[in-house]
Amino acid sequence: MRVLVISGSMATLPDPVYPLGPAIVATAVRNAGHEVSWFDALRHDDPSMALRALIQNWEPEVVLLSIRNIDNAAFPGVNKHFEEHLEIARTCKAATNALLILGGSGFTLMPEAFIEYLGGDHGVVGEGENAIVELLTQLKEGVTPETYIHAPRVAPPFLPPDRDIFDADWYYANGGLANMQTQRGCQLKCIYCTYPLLEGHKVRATDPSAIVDEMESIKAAGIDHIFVVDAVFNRPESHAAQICEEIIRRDLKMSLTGYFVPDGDLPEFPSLLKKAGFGAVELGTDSLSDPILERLRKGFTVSGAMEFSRRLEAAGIKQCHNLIFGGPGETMETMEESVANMDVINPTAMIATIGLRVFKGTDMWKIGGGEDSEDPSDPTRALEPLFFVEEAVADTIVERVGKWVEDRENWLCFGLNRRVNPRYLARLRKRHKGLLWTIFGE
Ligand code: B12
Ligand code: SF4
Repeated sequence: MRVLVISGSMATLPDPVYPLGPAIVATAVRNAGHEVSWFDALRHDDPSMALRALIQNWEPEVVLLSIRNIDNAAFPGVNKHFEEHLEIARTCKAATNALLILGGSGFTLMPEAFIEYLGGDHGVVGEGENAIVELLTQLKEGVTPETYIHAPRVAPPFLPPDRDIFDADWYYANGGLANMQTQRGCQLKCIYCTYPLLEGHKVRATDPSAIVDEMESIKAAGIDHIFVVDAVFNRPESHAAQICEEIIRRDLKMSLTGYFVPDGDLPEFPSLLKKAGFGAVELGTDSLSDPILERLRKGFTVSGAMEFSRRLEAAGIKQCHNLIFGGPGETMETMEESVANMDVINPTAMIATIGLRVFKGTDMWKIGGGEDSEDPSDPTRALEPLFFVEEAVADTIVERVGKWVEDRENWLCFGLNRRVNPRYLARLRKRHKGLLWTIFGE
């Protein structure tokens, strides 16, 4: 069949990121013997016009639309990314009778809302690479698939994308990093987090030697910087350590980064990381006040996080921490405690977030008023971003966090648009590959 794969993401902050999910799906479809073309909405000034022309020339039989971002999860400066997909879907519907099949992480978090909003014919909830091939086989055999296909979790090793799809070179030039995945799933149970909904709680890890093979093939294509997109790279710590050992054994010499839990057991882990090329890491710290960490069910303590940060620093690894202000139980005192402890760590960068973005399926849903926000007669209501801010701090939080960000050159905040100006970031990007925050202030 002739299958057109569309990446609908138009987000460019903090960087344009290579559309890994749709590229993997397109690779799987191509490997299954179908003819594949792709369209990257981000790469066009007028995506609708360009898409219409492609559809008219190429005449796809099936269109796959990938929906990554729903919004920027940043309060109060919310940016509704879901709206960007409407024009794309309308263009498809107007230009062709081909079936429109939706998928992607944003879609998976609220499938009914997106099917209704975009007028999709079918949607794959979850991991797409195997499910889409089965769906195409059904279509070829004249079987009508269900509207919602709940994809079973895929077993590792995961299919790497063919990086000619969606122009990996452009993303490296303009986003500074390639991306790849070493495992899916997160064992932890932080109350607000969507990652276990998307990937499950059971970790499914690819064998370290296959992972380093993929890194080598990325390097062979002239790319030296990789963002490891795992929910958390250092859980289990042993898998991360084995990958580092394999990288060191092969003397790979790439610059690597990813998301980390700020805690760990293996004494040698930070120096292994550094030797393997992890010169800078992002940490999901969220709070540095024990009662709040407990409420968020983060699974570590302030002393654990501070100790882990010290060990990273001793190993020469730059750190970007994240703090979420205003979660359940937050008071002015707990926020001040977090700030004081973060000042002790004094990381290279610190991302401040105000409030918790509330998603159905997480434990925050009930606490955060999710049920009240639902309207059974209108599933698209779910697309409107819902945030939770603890009442005790709600009146003053924006001003207080704003002042903390203002007073600290290493702090940035998407919700307040502080130090994340797209033009400033694009300027930095011209002279720097890898994570931009590592050169903030230079
Ligand atoms: C790593 C990551 C980042 C990194 C990316 C680094 C990089 N260079 O790639 C960074 C930190 C830069 C980042 C930034 C942002 N991110 Co982010 N990110 C992730 C994370 C953890 C993994 C994404 C990933 O690549 N996964 C691996 C790929 C293979 O999976 P996938 O894309 O989901 O694809 C699979 C399926 O979805 C499906 N599929 C995909 N497309 C299609 C299409 C069809 C038709 C089908 C059938 C199936 C299908 O099959 C694929 C293979 O199994 C996810 C959370 C998660 N655990 O998924 C959040 C996530 C995608 N991010 C999210 C958001 C919001 C953002 C930001 C907007 C945040 C911000 N305030 O800046 C920005 C946007 C950046 C941009 N330009 O788009 C949200 C999106 C949903 C939402 N809530 O709106 C997520 C889901 C996290 C969350 N909070 O819920 N992110
Ligand atoms: S916040 Fe991080 S550690 Fe917690 S459940 Fe989500 S991915 Fe796992």
